[in-house]
Amino acid sequence: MITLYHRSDCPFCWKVRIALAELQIEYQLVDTLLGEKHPEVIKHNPKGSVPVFIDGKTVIWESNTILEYLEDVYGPGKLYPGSPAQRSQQRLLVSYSDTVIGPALRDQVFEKRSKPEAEWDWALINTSEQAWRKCLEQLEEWLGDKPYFAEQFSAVECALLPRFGIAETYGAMAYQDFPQIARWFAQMKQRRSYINTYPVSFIQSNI
Ligand SMILES: N[C@@H](CCC(=O)N[C@@H](CS)C(=O)NCC(=O)O)C(=O)O
Repeated sequence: MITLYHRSDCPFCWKVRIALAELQIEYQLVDTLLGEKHPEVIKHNPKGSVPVFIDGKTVIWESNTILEYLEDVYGPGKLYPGSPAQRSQQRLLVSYSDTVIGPALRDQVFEKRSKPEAEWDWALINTSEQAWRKCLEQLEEWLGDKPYFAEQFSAVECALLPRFGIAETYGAMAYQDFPQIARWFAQMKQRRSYINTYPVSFIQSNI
């Protein structure tokens, strides 16, 4: 049985949960909390971060390496479909999600998550909004009128959807200026793998 050490609202963990759900793989989840150093996570991961994925003797502690493993072992062509050239573009978008979109959203998420509204630093939030807007402009162009970023649902959606879910939860800019992205996200939000992996903490804060 696969075990995933995760935090419900961590975008890297959510990415892996969506991939596991898409491939219909059974697994057990071990919850960790914000700021917690879970002893099993420290034992298995020299970086101490989540997700940590364990499949028998295989231990993986980088979300993209987990997705590559799932693709290789459980679903060739399902997470990274198509030719080597197409797969290279999917990997680039996954990396863009981690290294550009994540940092763009980070400041407003951290501000809003850690402080009461009266103490929010609006200069930080506004700069983050501008960076997020630039990401949306870029994504709108890449998506065009296609249903997915690649030829089918892929690792790209696994990586992007958590970022959009987090942006929505923390009230980042809505998508009226980005009709293709608005259409794509409205469609993706109905997907079982998104709904069934949605962070418990977001559901609780929305009640
Ligand atoms: N590159 C890693 C990033 C994982 C990561 O940054 N996880 C955060 C939670 S969103 C974490 O565990 N932070 C706590 C820590 O690093 O101690 C991956 O893709 O798995």
